[in-house]
Amino acid sequence: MSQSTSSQQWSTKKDFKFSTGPWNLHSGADPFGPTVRPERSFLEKLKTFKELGFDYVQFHDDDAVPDEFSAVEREKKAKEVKKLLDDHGLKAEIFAPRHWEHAHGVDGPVTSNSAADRKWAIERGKRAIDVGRVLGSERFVWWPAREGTYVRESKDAVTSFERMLEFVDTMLEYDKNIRILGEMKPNEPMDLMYLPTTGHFLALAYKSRDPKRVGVLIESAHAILAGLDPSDEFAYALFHQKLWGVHLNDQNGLKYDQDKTFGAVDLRRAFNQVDVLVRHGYGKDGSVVGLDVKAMRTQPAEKAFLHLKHSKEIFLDLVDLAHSIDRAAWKGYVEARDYEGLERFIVKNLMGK
Ligand code: XLS
Ligand code: MG
Repeated sequence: MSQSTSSQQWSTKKDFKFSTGPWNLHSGADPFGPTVRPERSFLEKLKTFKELGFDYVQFHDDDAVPDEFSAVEREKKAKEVKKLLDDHGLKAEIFAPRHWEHAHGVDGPVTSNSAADRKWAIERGKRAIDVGRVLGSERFVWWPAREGTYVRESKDAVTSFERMLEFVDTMLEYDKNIRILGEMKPNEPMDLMYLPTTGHFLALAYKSRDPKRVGVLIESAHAILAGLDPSDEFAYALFHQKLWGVHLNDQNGLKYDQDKTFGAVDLRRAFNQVDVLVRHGYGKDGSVVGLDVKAMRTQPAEKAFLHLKHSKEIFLDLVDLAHSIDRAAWKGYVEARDYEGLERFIVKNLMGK
């Protein structure tokens, strides 16, 4: 779990293990139209992940055990999924409670004004932990999807923060082996989300009953939507030794969460993310490079996996660049405070010149 902030050995390609989730191979439905490609079976997805060189799979609780399974059936079903993972040489990286699709989650179950919703949020969190335990993962990702407001006056913010802390504490108490990775996002589906950035969640982490088990997973697009640079968000979490996961992707400005291929919009921004991970030994402690990317709706079924393949390739190409770039020249520009020169130097490198 150690992540030192200086003089640590850099990560090389072999230190990076990749993960992605079943939802990253999807059939193309969006809020404005239905599916455009057949849904792949879970088994097909696992095969594709393996072929593409992924070692880990990200799970929502119901990606592994759908809601219709009774409490009694749950463990059996989770064991079957674990066996499928084993058979394919894959491991579960993370598990996350699907808090945002159920009727009890309409107004954000953890911060809901309804006590029944809040009770359900806790139960669903515990259920996710039970599933994660069978899958062999101790990393609980909390993306607080609807914990915020459409109408600012509809919830009391201070009470909401207390409820979010209580949720974290209850999960930590329920299973002493889990770690909680907050995945923060400033908006969508809500207008305004509580704890919109890494810094907000880390402040809550330190108030929890066991701060050393609370950290973050940072998604590039979420940082960009908050008007922040993802690499600085990574750096801040690394500084706290709390960058326990990343969801790399790209985002073209302040729009809906696009989950575009990593590096496809802003290669320089992607390079800076890779560079900070490489220079701080990310991956050496078992942290995984997650890709949370989606195929465009225009992609036919037989090509609707290239977003994963390309994101991984671009990441690894940028690892090469982080290792090959002339650091002495870079330092020279910094020492001379020739920032125009530095800018040209970085852009030239990104152009392969
Ligand atoms: C949504 C999130 C989600 C999480 C897991 O914006 O990225 O997919 O990664 O719940
Ligand atoms: Mg994500």
